[in-house]
Amino acid sequence: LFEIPTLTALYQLGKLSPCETTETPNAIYNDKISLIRNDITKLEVDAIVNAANESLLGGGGVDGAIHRAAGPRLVRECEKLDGCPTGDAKITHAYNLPCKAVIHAVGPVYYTSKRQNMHTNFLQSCYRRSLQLAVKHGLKSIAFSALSTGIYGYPSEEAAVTALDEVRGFLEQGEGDSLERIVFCSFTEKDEKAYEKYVPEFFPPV
Ligand code: AR6
Repeated sequence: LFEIPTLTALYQLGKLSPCETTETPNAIYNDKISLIRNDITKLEVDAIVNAANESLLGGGGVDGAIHRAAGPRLVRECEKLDGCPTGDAKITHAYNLPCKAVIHAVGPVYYTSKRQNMHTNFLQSCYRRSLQLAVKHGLKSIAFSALSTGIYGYPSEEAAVTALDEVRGFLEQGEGDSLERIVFCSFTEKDEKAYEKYVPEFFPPV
């Protein structure tokens, strides 16, 4: 993972340098946060986070790509999980993928959940539940796809802010001490730009 050029480039730019002082508390987590723009199915991290739907039976977007790359045993395991409500996540094996586990998070459909003023809560809880599952299962590195920002219509910047805020809160509360790396994996330019814009705000470089 560390040899992928975009990530290396970010380190060279000093955007993700680890913090050597605790004067800016948020910055101590910089050495755990990475941005990458890539196909998440290629990442050799412990867990990748899928943008699933409530059925957990596959679909388009990153969900389709993950199921194709994992092979048919993934859907067979998913069939046994009895779905997953919006805002929650469930974990499975990764089968033919290079990661060790897949965490299937069900993000909100933006316009529907916004009408109920639940969009932020649902997206926050997807990130929190995914991180909790990773910790519970002893997984040390986790890569998130940009949940809900594709077919589900969540604006990229608003989604990135919510994701970064939730991950920072999780680390600040000490819940993620066992996690060594948290990767935000973008696929499109708009998501990549949103993360590049807001990572320094939530995890300021020193
Ligand atoms: N690697 C990383 N990110 C990807 C990949 C990939 N291979 N392919 C797409 N993305 P989406 P949603 C990005 O639409 O909005 C499915 O049908 C994509 O650019 O996959 O949460 C599910 O079954 C976007 O930034 O998920 C649900 O029914 C992000 O992944 C529904 O779509 C999420 O886009 C979920 O919609």
